[in-house]
Amino acid sequence: MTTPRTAFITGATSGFGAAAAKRFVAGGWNIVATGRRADRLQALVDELGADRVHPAVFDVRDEAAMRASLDAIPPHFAGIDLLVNNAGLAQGTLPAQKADLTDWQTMIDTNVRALVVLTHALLPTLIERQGAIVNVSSTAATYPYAGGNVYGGTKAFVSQFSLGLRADLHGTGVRVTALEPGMAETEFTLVRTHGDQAASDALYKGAHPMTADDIADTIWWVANLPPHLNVNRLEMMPTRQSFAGFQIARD
Ligand code: NDP
Ligand code: 8X3
Repeated sequence: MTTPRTAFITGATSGFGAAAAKRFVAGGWNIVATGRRADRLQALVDELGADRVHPAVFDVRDEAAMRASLDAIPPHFAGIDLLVNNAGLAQGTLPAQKADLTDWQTMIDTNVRALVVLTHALLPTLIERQGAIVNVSSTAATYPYAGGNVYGGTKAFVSQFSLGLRADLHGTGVRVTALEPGMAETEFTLVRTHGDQAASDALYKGAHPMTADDIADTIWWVANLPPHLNVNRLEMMPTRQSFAGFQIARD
């Protein structure tokens, strides 16, 4: 029997991360599942098994808590073959001149700073095991929209950082992918609007958005490609979403 591989999935309490956790365990992998909501991680353990899921409860913005959590990973889960940097969020949709600075700082600390710290901490293991990194970016990395200001900036960082990692990891066998989804229905909009369920429902209504399982299946596909293949960046959207034109302010 082959030893199961292990995926470290951040933001596994909801949306893409929770779906990926289930997808990878169904595919025979073990997972380290992270998030702040301990009850949801415990539910994953209860559903998938304590031998398959190690719950790691911490706020990714808290570097000391993150490092303590890494130090506490049991040996059974310590050989990380895949890092899925998924935890992240948007906060607010206001134009820059009206935006809340705290929202901006939260996005930078979560989507950029924490992702960098965690990646740096796990790189030695990933190199040793010739593993892989999937960084969850966004179409917002490439296509700006009003109110996307700092969120788009953080995701542009994630995509470019991923390409830079590819260059640095040249020859190590470690694969790196920036996954850039468009609209997918998760708790993303609920979080972005600070809890406005009606706004979230209105955004997705009739749009046939992607699902968390669509993204989980894509992460699974990327991670299980033959070792000689690397998907550098992968942009995906629901069929009902596409591009709009430039805006023009007139006299
Ligand atoms: P969800 O809100 O459903 O899930 C976000 C996850 O991130 C949760 O598990 C949450 O865990 C975790 N998270 C957020 N902040 C922190 C924190 N400070 N510390 C620890 N964990 C944190 O959204 P999605 O599944 O949609 O989002 C996942 C990723 O996908 C994000 O990076 C998002 O930017 C990106 N994305 C989403 C798209 C969409 O349309 N849904 C499209 C493109 C990209 P907890 O709250 O328990 O801590
Ligand atoms: C989430 C997609 O279009 O809301 O990253 O920025 S979008």
